[in-house]
Amino acid sequence: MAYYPFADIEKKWQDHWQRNQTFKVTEDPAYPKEKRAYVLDMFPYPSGNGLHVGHPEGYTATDIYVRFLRAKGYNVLHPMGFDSFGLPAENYAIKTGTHPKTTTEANIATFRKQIERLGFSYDWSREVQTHDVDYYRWTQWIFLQLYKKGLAYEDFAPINWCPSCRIGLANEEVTNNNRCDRCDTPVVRKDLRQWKFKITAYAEELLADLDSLDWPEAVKAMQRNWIGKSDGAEIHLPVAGHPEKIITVYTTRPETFYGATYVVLAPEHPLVATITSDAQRSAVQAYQLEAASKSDLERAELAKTKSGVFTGSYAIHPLTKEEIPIWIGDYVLTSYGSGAVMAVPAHDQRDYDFAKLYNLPIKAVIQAKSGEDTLDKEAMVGDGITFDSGEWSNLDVAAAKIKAIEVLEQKKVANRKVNYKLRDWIFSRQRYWGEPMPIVHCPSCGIVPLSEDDLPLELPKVESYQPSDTGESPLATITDWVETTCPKCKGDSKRETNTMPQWAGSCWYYLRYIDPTNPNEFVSKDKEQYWMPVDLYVGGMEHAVLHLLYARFWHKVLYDLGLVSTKEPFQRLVNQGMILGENNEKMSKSRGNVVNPDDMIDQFGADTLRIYEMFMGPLQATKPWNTQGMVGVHRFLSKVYDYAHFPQDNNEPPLALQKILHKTIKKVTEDTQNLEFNTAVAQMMVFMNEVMPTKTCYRKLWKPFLLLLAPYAPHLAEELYLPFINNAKTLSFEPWPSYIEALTIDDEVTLGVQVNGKLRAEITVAKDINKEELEQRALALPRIIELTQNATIKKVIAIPGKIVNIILG
Ligand code: ANZ
Ligand code: ZN
Repeated sequence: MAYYPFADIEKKWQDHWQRNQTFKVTEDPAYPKEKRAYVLDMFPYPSGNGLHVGHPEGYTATDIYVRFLRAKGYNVLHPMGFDSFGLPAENYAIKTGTHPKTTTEANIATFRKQIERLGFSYDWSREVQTHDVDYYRWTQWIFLQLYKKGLAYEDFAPINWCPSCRIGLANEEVTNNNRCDRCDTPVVRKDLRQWKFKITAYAEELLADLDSLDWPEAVKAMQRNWIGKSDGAEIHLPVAGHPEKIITVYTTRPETFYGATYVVLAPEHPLVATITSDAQRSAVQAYQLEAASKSDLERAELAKTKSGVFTGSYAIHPLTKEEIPIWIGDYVLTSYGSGAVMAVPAHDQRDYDFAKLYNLPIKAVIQAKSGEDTLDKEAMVGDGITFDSGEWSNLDVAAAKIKAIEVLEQKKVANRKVNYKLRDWIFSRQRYWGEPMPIVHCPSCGIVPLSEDDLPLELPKVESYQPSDTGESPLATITDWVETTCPKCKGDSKRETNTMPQWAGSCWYYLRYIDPTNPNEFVSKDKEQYWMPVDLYVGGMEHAVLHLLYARFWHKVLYDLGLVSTKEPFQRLVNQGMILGENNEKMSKSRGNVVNPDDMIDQFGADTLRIYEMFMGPLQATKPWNTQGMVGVHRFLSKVYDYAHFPQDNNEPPLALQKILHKTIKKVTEDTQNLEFNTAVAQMMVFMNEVMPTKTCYRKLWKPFLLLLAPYAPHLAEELYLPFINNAKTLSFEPWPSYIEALTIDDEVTLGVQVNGKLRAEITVAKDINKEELEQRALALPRIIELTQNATIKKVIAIPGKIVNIILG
């Protein structure tokens, strides 16, 4: 095999594409809407570790698809940028004093260089960086639009607080056992003033519109789950002895109401203080204190054992007039429903565990259809028929639920209620390295937003990045930045010192790529309409909920404000699978199994890395790295290089080779369209194995083959395509090859040959062979001769294209 000079070839073409701005794209009106495509990658956070082999997986997939679309005559928008505000740069600054901007920009330069080495056809003129002031002024502008729409508000909310470091911690800085990542002190929850977005106002739309999206079902399911819609009732129960006090419980099972034997309030429930009896007061207060230190997750999902305390008071069941005890328990969360439940231990496992623990009565009201009774072991949570349930007795659960709500509403003790698990989004961080919020606090006017003309509100330089020990952002210590005048009354005021979370920049970057340098608008309407929505969005499954839900939320608000033209931003979503280490473990620095793409490119070339990452398996699958596989792919590309250097032949290639070409065109076209890149590569390998033995470079085969290869191995394909190029500067816009269907169909078929109905041999014959000839050929097979020589052949059933069956007498 000849030396395949990949390093020179790749460098040459990368320089060539850059010099000629080959992939720069404009909003050319000549392309009708259906011939425009917007293909987007999830942009990276430029960490100090550089690119990881997981990044090129998704980026290669989109690049192949984009290059394919260009050849198919599409105008394609394919941009790249950096999600460059973030915690690691700030923590590095705290440690070393290096400004996060310096670190971030150095990391971006490294990332960009690494990405460029892979030969991706991005339009780099559209690059955005979320920490760039010309970018974040528009992030601030969008914040103001949400604020003006009444969707941003101040509220107190807990943060993770390390009492030893005296700083707030992001979730990722809290270890699994709830300790500070830096000093191992147990983390507590501390209430701080925060900004929240009313994402709950969009819960129903965010849920309903999932149906219109071409997304993986698993991701849609995670979003549905996160939004967590449930349908039930709020039931109101008076407190005995406190006629003015009413406890409202939220239930999804109103049909079990006759089985409610006690009530549980969240420890923080506002009624607890008034209804607790003197005898119970100290126990209740001690319990409240203990519950305050736990997160919702620990209380609801991780808690294996239930706990609670009796308040000393009773609620009156509005139908039976019975008095049932009121407890507090931390498995009831303040933040969900009404922060109070009617406990039905017979039909809810949590209530059952609690009732068993504290010896509370268990009263069944649903009979399993099987007649089985397992209440001595566990709650009966399944379907069944109601009994002892007044007007909704003797019904199955679904019918009883409808009837119960009807009856309870009529008696005015309940109302139907839809609930969502989704909570408003805490949109502030007590950090420096993020977008400053365009908000001023004025002693006389209260919260005043900056005027749009005052944007950008620039992040000031600071000396120390250490968060203040009140839990506020480092910005709070920069007095001459904090102190300002009120935009309304011009009086002395203070700036908001919280910054936005990292999610902010990634909520709308796909819109800025469309019009990256517009100084007057976040995106021009015409350009937005030209490109949106994103036709294909590729990225990791880790963003299934937060990023993809937040971005959808912002987009819907922008849509309602008439600022964008589509209800949804990302029409189609594909999650690439994770690439594991050689040993099938997750790649990580600590395991020492991280593969660096730069090393792979140095050793084998970018084209090999691209194809290898696609050839590892289906794009969506999790798969282990195997450097030996790189060697195999490199050998394939070396063959391609060698074949181009065989003697050239302008004649018609032999029919068999024409057929393999047309089959290859068909397969690669279909597979590339369907993002099934591994099987497309396999077919190109088959093609090379068929043509190599001829030691002749048939130009009529070679030209179309190189065009098929081009999206996958663009550098090598460009280089070898030079003899065909006719003054063009690149093959990138050469039309995609077409195939003749007839040439893709095999004339030969392989049939089974049976003896007495049992498959004994196979035979490969022409598709249109006649009956007699098929019969003769089958009988002449050595294996069949063996089986029939001592027997009498009674009958031969030969059906061309299907089967041969020999019946022995
Ligand atoms: C009585 C009942 C009987 C319930 C039964 C369930 C089964 P989803 O479906 O997740 O919305 N619940 C209500 N508010 C709660 C809170 N703040 N903290 C913890 N649990 C709460 O769950 C709704 C059910 O969870 C409600 O229906 C309530 O228990 C409980 F056989 O009410 B159910
Ligand atoms: Zn004011």
